[in-house]
Amino acid sequence: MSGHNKVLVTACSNLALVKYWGKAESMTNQPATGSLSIGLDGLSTTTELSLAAGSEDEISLNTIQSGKSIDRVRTYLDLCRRLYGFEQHFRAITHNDFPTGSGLASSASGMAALALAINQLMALELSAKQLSQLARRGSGSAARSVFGGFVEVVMVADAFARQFASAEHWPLSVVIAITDLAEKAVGSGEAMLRSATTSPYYQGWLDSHPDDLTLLKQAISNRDFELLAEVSESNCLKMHATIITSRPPILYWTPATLALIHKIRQLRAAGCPVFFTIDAGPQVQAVCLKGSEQRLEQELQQVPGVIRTLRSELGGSPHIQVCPP
Ligand code: 2P0
Repeated sequence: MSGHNKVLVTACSNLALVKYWGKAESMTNQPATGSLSIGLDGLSTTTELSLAAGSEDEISLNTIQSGKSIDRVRTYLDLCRRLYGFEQHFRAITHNDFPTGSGLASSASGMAALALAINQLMALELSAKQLSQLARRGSGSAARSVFGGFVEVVMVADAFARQFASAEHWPLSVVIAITDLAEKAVGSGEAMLRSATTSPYYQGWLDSHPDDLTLLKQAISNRDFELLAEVSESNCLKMHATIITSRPPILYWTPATLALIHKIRQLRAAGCPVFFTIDAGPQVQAVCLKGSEQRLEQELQQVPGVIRTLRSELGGSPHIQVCPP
């Protein structure tokens, strides 16, 4: 039975510094690796969820009502009905305040917002751990968007996320350089499968992953920026090495992606506390210590091929608003 007429949930995107890439089990979306991310306060999804009048889900995403991303939401709602034994259909109206489907983890904020909204609307009373498991079933990275700050995915049989440290522990800033706004040609799920089944480097990725997580946690606990930069860049390049060496190969980078990598390394060598990371797409995320973001953004805007930049602080705790019956 629904506890509310309508709920409004805002969840934020997140940026993995040690990344999830590969599935141990695709049916349940169980990841093959752990991961650790920072919540991005400036990139959010807002979902308004209520019960539909008829016997079909009514879904809109940024005013679009059909297509692959809508089908994915429909499938997820079917899964929720199966898991929790209710039959109601929903009206879900979703808006992203940042580019969708182009390597900025819109599925993370989107699926987290939906999981939180269903829990609230249907009065499921799930714990934070259960909510992250439910969000993970929609998208691996979404498990982390249930929390703000530094968030890790714990690798147990039914993997779940939990906060590793609060945003206040170490206030970092992120400048995102957009180099291509087109939807990516190969989605993350398909690309992960291709990496896992064809890249000769995939096993090395899996084998070296636990050490990366250990070092990253050490860097965060000690606020050791040099170590944070070294581990994050290395883990990102290892993930892309498995992607690039898939057969047929997948190359998410544009010439500007590579130019940004060089630029960020030059800036760090010149004393700017910054490092790069790149998700499954052509955009480059530059993570810096607070205070450097303004100069960094100006520098990255000068790199040829950069369309525009976005800025975010570390944060990203979800926000839930309910309209009582
Ligand atoms: C991550 N990414 O840890 C990694 C790094 C992209 C690169 O998780 O198939 O949309 O829905 O579980 O979460 C993007 O993939 O994949 C992702 P599914 P998801 O953030």
